[in-house]
Amino acid sequence: MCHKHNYIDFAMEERNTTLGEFIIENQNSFQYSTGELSRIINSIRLAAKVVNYKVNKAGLVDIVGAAGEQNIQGEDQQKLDVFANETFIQTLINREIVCGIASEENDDFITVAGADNSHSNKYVVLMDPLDGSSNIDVNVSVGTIFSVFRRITPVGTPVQAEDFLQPGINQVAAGYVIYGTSTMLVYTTGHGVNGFTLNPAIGTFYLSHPNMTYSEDGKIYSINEGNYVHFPQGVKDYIKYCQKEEGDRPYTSRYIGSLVSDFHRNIIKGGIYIYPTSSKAPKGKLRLLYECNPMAFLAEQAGGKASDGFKRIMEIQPTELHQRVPFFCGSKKMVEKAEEFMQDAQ
Ligand code: P6P
Repeated sequence: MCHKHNYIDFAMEERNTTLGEFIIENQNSFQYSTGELSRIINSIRLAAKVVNYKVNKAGLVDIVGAAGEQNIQGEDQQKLDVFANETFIQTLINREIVCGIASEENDDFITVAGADNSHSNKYVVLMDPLDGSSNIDVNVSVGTIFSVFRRITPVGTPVQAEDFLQPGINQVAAGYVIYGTSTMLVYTTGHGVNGFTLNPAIGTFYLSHPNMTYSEDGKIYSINEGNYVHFPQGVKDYIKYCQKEEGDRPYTSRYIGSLVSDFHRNIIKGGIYIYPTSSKAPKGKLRLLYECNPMAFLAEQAGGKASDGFKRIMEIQPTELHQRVPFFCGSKKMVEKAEEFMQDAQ
């Protein structure tokens, strides 16, 4: 019987599109479809499988726990952070598809000249290689977040800071990998959001969540209420609104402490994620370039909204690689209601 069951599983999956097939089928919808963008997504797919293997073995091999270093954020680097960072960087460099890489784990961006030292590649990738890594030791889902831009300085010259400091509206692709009860790759190239689930037995991602979209409204709010006393008044007022017995409220509070996990649940079930300013994080905690911009691109492509409480995240002109911004992201009507409270409390 068991054999019969497995046969049905494979038969069903064989009907589903694989990530590789999806990339080829949608190649022509990519802007500037020269194949490089497809190769970037393929490269991320490969690195995600390698990191997934290590993340799922974290409890078994000596790879859990701090690597003894601190990153530019002053956060203890977990060994898996370092491994994930090196895996994504090397996979991208070895395939000659990007001219530069920026990472949460690296103080400055990496220039990728290419084997012929021609600086001829046209894309830059920005990433948080393992977001939420403080959750690794307690077996909570973590994720990789990536954002892709075309360079704006001349091809053939070394990549410059302005190639990375572009507003989010210029992104050509963005996505995340969530290493959870199942491992998924969710991404957009500006034509909707699609989710692919990894079958670890055969190392293949299958299209499991086509055309992911937020419900226009929702009943889940995600925020670290432990910081309540330090929040701006508008956020305090919105939290009290969510908790009030009225109409379809009180809402449900769900906060995993892993942005990718909270975002993924909210895009599937509807909801809002907020990381506001506080006395501990006067500019917010999340980084604009490789956390907020890619998640904002996905949110908008899924019919949701992403702002800093007042203005659209993707229209913010970045000024530095690791800058932080407040982040309100999720179902459109929930973000708009939170923005109303922020406006009224001005
Ligand atoms: P706090 C993880 O460090 C992270 O960047 C996000 O993934 C997560 O949502 C947030 O910080 C958690 O921060 O201050 O609530 O523990």
